[in-house]
Amino acid sequence: MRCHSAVNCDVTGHAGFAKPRPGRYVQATLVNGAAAMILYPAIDLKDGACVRLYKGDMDKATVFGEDPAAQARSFVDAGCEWLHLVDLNGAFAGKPVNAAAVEAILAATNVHAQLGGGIRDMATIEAWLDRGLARVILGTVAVRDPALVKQAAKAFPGKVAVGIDARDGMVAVEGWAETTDITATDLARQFEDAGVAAIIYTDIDRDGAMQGPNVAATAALANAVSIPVIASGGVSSLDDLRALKNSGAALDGAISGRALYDGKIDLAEAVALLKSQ
Ligand code: AMZ
Repeated sequence: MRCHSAVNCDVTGHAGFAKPRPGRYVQATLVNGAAAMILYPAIDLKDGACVRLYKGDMDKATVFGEDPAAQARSFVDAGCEWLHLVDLNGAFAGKPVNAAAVEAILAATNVHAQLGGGIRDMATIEAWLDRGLARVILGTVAVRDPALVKQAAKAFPGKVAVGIDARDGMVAVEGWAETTDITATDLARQFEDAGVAAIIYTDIDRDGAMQGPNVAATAALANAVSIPVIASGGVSSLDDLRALKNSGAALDGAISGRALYDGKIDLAEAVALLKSQ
């Protein structure tokens, strides 16, 4: 496994994500242009298949393939260094549902993979990391039980990310079926100094809508905390990726789903664009 230039790596070769404080980081990178970022191709799993939803609605799923491992391999062949996996049924059920598909992906690929959806307790976190995931993503439990997230981040440095999915700035949980009264920024701030590897910030109204990411909200969140932020939702062109890269915040990466499946973004080009400085 290779180390990525946007992050620090520990001896295992896994990303450590020890990002300096935003101010210093932005200043340092602006001298030579925007910092390198990681492109995370998304594989969302519903009933064992690769799908994309429209704004998180399970009834508005487009099925892109029945073989998640083959899909993962094709992303890896195109040059991605990470995979972003979501167990959609798991996010609704509160426990892993598409574990067989995830395991098939892990067996078929040799890049880092992060997984969210239904990971709600320490035993599940540990089990997934044992099975070779580089990082687990905790969403609902970050709202319901932030102490568990902090405990996990301490136990598994660099391997615990928080998924913050927001609708009009307010955090949504349980497969986005429920909107809470906590803002994305307030939730993110709870994990400052907890050793969380990254925050994956999704703007729900952009997700699967192909209307561009919420650059301003993503940059504002990234500038409000020192935790590395990965942008998600709405990326539909290379220009969208350029906008995130030049957002004025040091983002660690961007997730792309539907645009890759629709052929609107060429994965190799996107990886190269985000890597360039
Ligand atoms: O699209 C959805 N309805 C959806 C989705 N993509 N609901 C949840 N999720 C993802 C989150 C995060 O990665 O973006 O599931 C994860 C959170 O799951 P949980 O079970 O921890 O809340």
